[in-house]
Amino acid sequence: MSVTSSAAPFADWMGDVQRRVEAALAHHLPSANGIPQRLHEAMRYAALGGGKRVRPLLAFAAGELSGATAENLDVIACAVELIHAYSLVHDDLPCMDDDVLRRGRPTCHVEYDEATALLVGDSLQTLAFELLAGADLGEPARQLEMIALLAHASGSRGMAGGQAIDLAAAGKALEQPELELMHALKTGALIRAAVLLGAQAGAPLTSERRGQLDRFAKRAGLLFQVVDDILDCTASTATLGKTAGKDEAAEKPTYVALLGLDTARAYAEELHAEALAALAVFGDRAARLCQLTDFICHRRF
Ligand code: GRG
Repeated sequence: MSVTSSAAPFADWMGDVQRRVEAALAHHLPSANGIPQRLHEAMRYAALGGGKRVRPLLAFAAGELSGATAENLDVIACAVELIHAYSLVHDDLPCMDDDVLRRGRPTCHVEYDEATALLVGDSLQTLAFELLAGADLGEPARQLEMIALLAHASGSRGMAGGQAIDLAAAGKALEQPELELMHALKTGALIRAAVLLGAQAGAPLTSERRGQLDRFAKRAGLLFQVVDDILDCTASTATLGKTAGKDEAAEKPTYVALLGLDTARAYAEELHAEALAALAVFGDRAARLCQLTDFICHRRF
């Protein structure tokens, strides 16, 4: 399956990448017939059949900046999405957000059991690194850098650290800089990794361009989170495929709680504009990233 040409409408490109990544994930995930069958079935349940695949889309769009091949991007997109799927499974556990609905279906621990869900998260995470380490992505030193980048983004100084801050913050009023740090880690670190890894899969960028791409990735990560906070209190459970209104019920510090709905919306527009401005240096090559940023800003689910 090839990726649609750069002239194709955004919706076609998005559907193409989503199908492509779904197929690659289905290929790389262990067969549900292989022992231990229940764990493998649960891994496939958690990682396949749903989700917007925003991080893979970001990796593919960023890959256009450096001429990365679709084969390399498949590996990166799968690795990042597997980390994301693991984080959702663990986030839904009773010891964390305790949720029963994800992507319109029962959460992994509800469909299976808690111990299985814990192992699903562990196994999806390690599979991500197995894929990244096992592929031929070109120069070995660069590949090691890519593995280190994803590991850093996922760990205690990235996503897991952000989750720890989030859990500790329930019921507390955070100021905007603290909220920003929490989200830069919890949601932003993996989004940034998707963007940077997608670009790193192709020809090296100049340091100026790497800097601009990093700026874009950080603004896009924050934008994603601000919109997520807005949707949590404006969209329905049916539309989101996950329990709506949870942030307020759990007294989570959110942009809506901090700024109010209208100011949060204005902040999202500001981040949207800043993200696009950071891409100006790339010209037409950034067309897909720009379209994807529009989608992230104006999405309804
Ligand atoms: C358990 C280490 C660990 C981390 C959890 C991802 C995460 C960190 C928590 C999820 C809680 C949450 C709702 C975060 C807000 C942003 C976010 C990651 C939303 C879900 O991502 P989407 O919208 O989901 O990309 P889909 O289903 O489309 O893949």
